[in-house]
Amino acid sequence: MIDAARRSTPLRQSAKPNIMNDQSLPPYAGPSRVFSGVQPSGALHLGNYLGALVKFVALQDQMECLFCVVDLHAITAWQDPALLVAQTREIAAAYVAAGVDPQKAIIFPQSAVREHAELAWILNCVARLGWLDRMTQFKEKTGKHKERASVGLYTYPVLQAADILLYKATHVPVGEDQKQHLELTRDIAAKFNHDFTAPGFFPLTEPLIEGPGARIMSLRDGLAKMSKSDPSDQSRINLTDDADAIAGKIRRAKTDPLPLPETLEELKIRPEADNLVGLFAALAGQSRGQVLQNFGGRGFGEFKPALADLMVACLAPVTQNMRRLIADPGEIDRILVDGADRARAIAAPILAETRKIVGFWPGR
Ligand code: AQP
Repeated sequence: MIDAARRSTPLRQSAKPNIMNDQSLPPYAGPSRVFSGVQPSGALHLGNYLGALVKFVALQDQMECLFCVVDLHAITAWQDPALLVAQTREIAAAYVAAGVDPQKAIIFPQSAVREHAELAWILNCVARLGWLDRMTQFKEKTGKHKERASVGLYTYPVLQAADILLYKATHVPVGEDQKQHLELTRDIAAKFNHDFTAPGFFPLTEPLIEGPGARIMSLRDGLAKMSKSDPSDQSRINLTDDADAIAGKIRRAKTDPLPLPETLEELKIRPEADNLVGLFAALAGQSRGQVLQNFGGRGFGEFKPALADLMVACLAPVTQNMRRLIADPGEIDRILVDGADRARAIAAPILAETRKIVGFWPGR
């Protein structure tokens, strides 16, 4: 729950109004809009694909969508400047290869729309230190060495709130790891609306997390998230892996010695089996229960090849498209330039209004 400090007494901790539940505030009444992003911080993996990209494709026919390559986020950890542009183009290529249509959805690099950074600063002054201190992803990423982390990594979730609110996005498709950041975005929006007496100015954005692809785990450890930054390449399926690499990684994926469980209850207490069954379900468009109906009681020696075949069939067209697009950086750049122009056309008036609400000098 929000620990709202009012504008006139910014550090006061008592007499906190419960802003999130204040029914007297009119809600946001603008259009529905989707925003999401992926960092150009390394090769995309199956978790990014199932947790985010697959949802992007489904949403583009339902609402106006902005899909950003969040390079400002990427530099919160060291990125080789010689590689960052190529990595940015690669993420854009992955969006298109996965089925995002650049005529429908807006695809753009975050740093090309400067308004993101300005709104992030304003929202840094709205968010409270105590809120950021509770962010588990910062703690997980820095471990015992938080004093060595960049200040940017600490305020990362505020930049994420700015990305979303700059477009007054009402829906954000993400993996489960982003749930806490999305809750923070709602708290920041509510506090801004409250402190500046601008009810309904920013929406209270809904995360879109549901589905079996929301939390894909490492192939080496069923309790750790599949992640770009895991030092073991065997822990993840990269979108650029070919059929042999995929089959090899699934064959070597960690499992327990028992056959596949027959019930969802048993599946829940076997993390590695749960992950592989969840992967099958997400790729086949089934529920975990349906997968167990077919494979429950059978050995991993039978299940793993079926999973590898399904994975190759789903990913091969995406990988092929990605390779073709990466070979044509001119085409990707045209998509990004057009996307940046369209994104700025939405962002600029919203930032101008925000500046006015905050009380900045209107001369420029
Ligand atoms: N394992 C996952 N399962 C489901 N969804 C996932 N996402 C990431 N990992 C999984 C979703 O992918 C989108 C883009 O993520 P990102 O690259 O911007 O940030 P991240 O969450 O930090 O991704 P990584 O791969 O884990 O990178 P590192 O290792 O650098 O931290 C988001 O929607 C995310 O939820």
